[in-house]
Amino acid sequence: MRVLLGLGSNLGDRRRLLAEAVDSLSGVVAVSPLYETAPVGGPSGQGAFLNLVVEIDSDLSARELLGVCQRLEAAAERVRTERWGPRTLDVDILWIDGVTVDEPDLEVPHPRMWSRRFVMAPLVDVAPDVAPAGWERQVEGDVRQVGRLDDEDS
Ligand code: A4P
Ligand code: MG
Repeated sequence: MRVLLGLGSNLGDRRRLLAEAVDSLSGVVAVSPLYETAPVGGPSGQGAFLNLVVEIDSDLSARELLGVCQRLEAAAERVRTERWGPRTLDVDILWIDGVTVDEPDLEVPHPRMWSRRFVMAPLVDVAPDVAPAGWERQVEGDVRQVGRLDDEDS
């Protein structure tokens, strides 16, 4: 099944943290360009994020995928302080083809993705069919493409 994961980092060596997370994923089909994005929500004054979206091909259940996301966050030594606060690594399940989950600790598709440009811009790069028509008019936040994860510089 096609699975889309959203990754973000705004603390530490953001590019390296994202690269290590993507490297440790199984079944990677596509990696979006990198976007530098203004923080949405959370404390004022937190640093800009780097965000990207990864498409993987996976037979894991949504709950097993949540475990994968949480292991990646733990590997990046993410410390949970405040909601929407700065983080070394945030990994969210955005979308699983044909799957809907609505539970207290797991919602798929990710309920907030449709209004966030930091999710939708990289998502459209790898999976344009998932975005609703006119998605550009529903998103907020500033994003700027800054090359790719495997670029030597930038
Ligand atoms: N959870 C429920 N559904 C999912 C899902 N589809 N994927 C639960 C992953 N997790 C899911 O998340 C809290 C709980 O959400 C998890 O334990 C899981 O059971 P968290 O990662 O611990 O906390 P959080 O990320 O601070 O909160 P939340 O509500 O997930 O925040 P969001 O909506 O993920 O937003 N601005 C920019 N520019 N770039 C960003 O990447 N990220 C956020 C986080 C806010 N602003 C941002 C960015
Ligand atoms: Mg999260």
